[in-house]
Amino acid sequence: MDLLQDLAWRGLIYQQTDEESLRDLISKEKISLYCGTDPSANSLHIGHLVPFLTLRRFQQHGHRPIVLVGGSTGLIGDPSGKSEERKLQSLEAIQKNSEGIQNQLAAIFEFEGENGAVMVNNYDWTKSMDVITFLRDIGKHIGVNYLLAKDTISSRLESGISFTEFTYTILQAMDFNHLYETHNCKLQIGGSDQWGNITSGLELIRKMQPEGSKAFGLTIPLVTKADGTKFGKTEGGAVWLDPEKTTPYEFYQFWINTADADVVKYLKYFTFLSHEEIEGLEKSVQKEPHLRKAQKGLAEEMTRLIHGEESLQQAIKITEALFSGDVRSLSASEIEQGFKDVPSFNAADTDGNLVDLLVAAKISPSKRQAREDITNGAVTVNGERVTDTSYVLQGSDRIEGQFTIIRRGKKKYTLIKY
Ligand code: 485
Repeated sequence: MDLLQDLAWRGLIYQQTDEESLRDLISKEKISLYCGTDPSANSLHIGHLVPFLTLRRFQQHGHRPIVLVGGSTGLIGDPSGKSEERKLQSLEAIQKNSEGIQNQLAAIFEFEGENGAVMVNNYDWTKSMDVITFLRDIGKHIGVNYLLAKDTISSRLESGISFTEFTYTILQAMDFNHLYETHNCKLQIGGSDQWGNITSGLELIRKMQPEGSKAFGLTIPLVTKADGTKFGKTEGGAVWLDPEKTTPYEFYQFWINTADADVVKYLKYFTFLSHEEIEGLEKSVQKEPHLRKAQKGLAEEMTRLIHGEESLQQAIKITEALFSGDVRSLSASEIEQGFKDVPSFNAADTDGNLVDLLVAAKISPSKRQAREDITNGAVTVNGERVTDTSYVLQGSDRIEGQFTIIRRGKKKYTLIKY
């Protein structure tokens, strides 16, 4: 099975400009290809991953990936898929975001060796271009009719689109042409919403490069969910790659919670597991879905890829501790991750009497109920049941001096902070 067949098997191909010639080209030579992203936020989210992981699949087959961060295009704003004009961001914000995103992308690729990845920022070749050069050398090759026929532009003619956003696709086209010239870059890949921008690049290459020059475009489907809701969102919003925004434990939980109807598709899209491994997990979904082997495999692969082995082991440990109730084994930093969304109470000013604390922290509604909860055995302190209503919390109940975990009933956790 060749690379393009593997991509097709994984469901990663949405549109291609010339499948046969691309297959022919990459079977004969190792090429350079690119995928870009605009630094509109200070972190990528999991929606960005599939195209970049596809870029890495090309690298695994010996091709050279060029990873582009849009320091200039980020200042303009891609109208693709947007029904409204975007708000401009400051140069400082875009530059700061670029740094963070470059670091995240760097972790996904191999930079050493014969086909080591190249990281570029389009600000470098766009910032000093003057308007006369832009209009004479570039603009002259792109017809207004051609632009008006692009979905991303025609769909905005009624609601309105500024000249700034109208021009965006030309900037992305310049990038492809520039990378073709400087890196012999023959292929651009991106999500399905990038088709218009990718083909603009091919148009510019056709006009500006010597006759016989040929480049290609390939797009990847948007990730969807079987139940029709939007992929990659949780109650807390997007699932980010930045561990400050989405902790590795939350990240792991996101993938563990994948529906049976989606999990095989995501294993194909997101992981580097072999066909045999994925088919084995697919059988497990059919025969023994309660074991959730496929979800565990997916969560492990993804957490290891983005956050590393140590964070993965922590996420598994937190998950198991919360499941069994044995939270005593957790460190303060693991508690912070695992109990991020649990109610918390600052106990600095209380005297540690458990009944008083249960009431003050609103764990039990009244003192009477608190005593009853304790005598009924419904209250645990750091996973251990306390049945003595006169219990006073001690220094040894503070995990690393910072936290006590109180549970009432089966699931209701409260984090006491000092
Ligand atoms: O030369 C380029 C300059 C900018 C871009 C690409 C090549 C970025 C592109 N216009 C864009 O806006 N991409 C989106 C982004 O950055 O958030 C998303 C796409 C998605 C997928 C992802 O980037 O909406 O389909 O391509 C990687």
